[in-house]
Amino acid sequence: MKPTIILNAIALAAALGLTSCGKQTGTSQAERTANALASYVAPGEKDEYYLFYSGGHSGQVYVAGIPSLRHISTIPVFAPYPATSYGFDEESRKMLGDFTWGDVHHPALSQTNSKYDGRWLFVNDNANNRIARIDLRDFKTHQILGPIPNSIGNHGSSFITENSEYILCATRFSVPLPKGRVADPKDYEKEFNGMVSGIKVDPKTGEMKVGWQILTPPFDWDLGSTGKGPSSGWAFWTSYNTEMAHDTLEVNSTQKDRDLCAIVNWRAAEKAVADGKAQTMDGVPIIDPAKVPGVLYFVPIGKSPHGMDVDPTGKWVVAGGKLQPATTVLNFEKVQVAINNKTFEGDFRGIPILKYEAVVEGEVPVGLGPLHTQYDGKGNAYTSMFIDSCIVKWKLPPWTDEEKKDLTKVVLDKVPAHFSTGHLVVAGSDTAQPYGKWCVAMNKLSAGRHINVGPAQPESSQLIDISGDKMKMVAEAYTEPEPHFAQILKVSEIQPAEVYPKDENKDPNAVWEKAQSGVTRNGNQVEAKLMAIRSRYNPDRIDAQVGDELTVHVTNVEQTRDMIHGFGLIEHNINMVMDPGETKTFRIKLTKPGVFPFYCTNFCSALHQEMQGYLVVWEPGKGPATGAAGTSSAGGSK
Ligand code: K7E
Ligand code: CUA
Repeated sequence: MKPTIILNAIALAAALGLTSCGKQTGTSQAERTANALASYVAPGEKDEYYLFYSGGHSGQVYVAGIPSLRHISTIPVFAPYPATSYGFDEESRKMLGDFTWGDVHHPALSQTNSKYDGRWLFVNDNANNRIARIDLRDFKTHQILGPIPNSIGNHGSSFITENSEYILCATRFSVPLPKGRVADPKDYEKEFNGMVSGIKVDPKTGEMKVGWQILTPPFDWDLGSTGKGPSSGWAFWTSYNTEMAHDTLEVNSTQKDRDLCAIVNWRAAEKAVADGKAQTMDGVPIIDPAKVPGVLYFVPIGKSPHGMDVDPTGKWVVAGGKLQPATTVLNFEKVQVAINNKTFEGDFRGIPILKYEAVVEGEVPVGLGPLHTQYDGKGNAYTSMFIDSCIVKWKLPPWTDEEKKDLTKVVLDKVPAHFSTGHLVVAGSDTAQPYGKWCVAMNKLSAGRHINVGPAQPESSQLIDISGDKMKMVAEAYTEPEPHFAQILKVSEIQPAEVYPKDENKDPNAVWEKAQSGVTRNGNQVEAKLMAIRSRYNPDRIDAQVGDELTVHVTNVEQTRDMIHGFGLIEHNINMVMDPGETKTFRIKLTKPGVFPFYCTNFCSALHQEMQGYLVVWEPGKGPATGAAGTSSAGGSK
């Protein structure tokens, strides 16, 4: 290591204030043993919880087990993933469209009555304004909605309502609308707008469609969450850049001591649309909140706040100050009183601004760089501290008079994290009944936490036991880049399928017996229907010609757990992987003559290596006149 790098590391450590939260726990032999046992899941045993964490600009969602923190599975969402052939077969390629990456930030498990119902996991794509739905029956992405019209930078998303009626989203960026219209960024205040979107979720199928939108001033909406209990039907977002700067945001967007956060009555928005109070832009009903009172309110919160998290009772809404060493606690009951009594401190473009003192319960001095807050359902809050690099545990209201006078008294505990914690997640925090017990700190930097693998320092997450009065850091693990938010679900609450039952396969090109399989030609269209079974393809030869368009459907006819087959085609950038009972399809234009082996890419048996065949691409006009000839020579499979 060069001396300058060491110096930089030390400077970084100093800048991050790594010692500010006290000494790292778990250093004595007894503590080490206890911590190791707390997170130990012996071979053959299983984890108690799933951790679904977003993979940021890797575009994927990762599944780890808790308490082991072992990486268990990758769920490809916005980027191709050859291991499961996501983005290679026709169906998933179509779903990805023109994009091969996304920026995943906030996963949300579907809920019924503010409790996880184990059906779906929704995630947002900040980069290309999309939302995806993963089905927890098979842990696969089944829908990608978007790019959402009139929406740019889908970061304040995906926040699910208490009965999964909507995924609510807010824009990080503002642009001239509708999309495609051009205006000079110098005219930002006048010409640019942001948007809050209500994405409607079909209660039976989970299918999403854009429901309605609310036009907003060009603030940069940041993080949000949805209400429950007393705040049922409401949603909350922080913002930065209330200054409406369009350049050098680092300076120009941090001028004001308080930024205007949004309080949205989504049920009122839904009703306004039903009552015909919306105008249509790019096919979406849009509400102008200045003309439809009661849909949108602002509340000032310091300073460039980031997370805005509703507690399990739905009464307290906590915003992390980012540039202010405190979290701000809003009292939703006071919010309602202020709205009813019109206790406003003015308005912004016709949107009422609630009087700060009337709705705020207190500012809790948690430390430097508070970002996100989670809850254990026992009256405690846990806030991630980006600058202090730690997790702070503090007590939610109601507070005693003595505590109110000095809110340092409600700060209960701090545990150091390494380094610069972004999100944190407490098991079940966003439901009405958190599981509590575990908290995971998802760190932005990890400077030196892992064995050296070059300049890109691997990310890390840390497992914290929050079951006692004092938090205990018990384990640490590598985390796929780049982690943002996560959801924790009890394993016992879902029962994912282990095979796709044959009678559920509705693919018209599925083949289950030798007699149904084969190769046919229609003009220059060659279509092959293959059966994959241990350890062969039937047929295992496909004849075609240069210039043909080749379509191949492969059905894995197995009905045995974990019996997966692949189909890799040499030098054609094709790999498909079929789970038991699944049919997949690819389509390519054949451009070069030759004999191209195809083979099973997924280990399936002792004779997996023998599972292979040939695509014979003849010169135009040569070879067997129809693909049927290929079928006959496939008789080699016994
Ligand atoms: Cu804090 Cu995109 Cu949720 Cu990341 S955001 S840390
Ligand atoms: Cu089939 Cu390997």
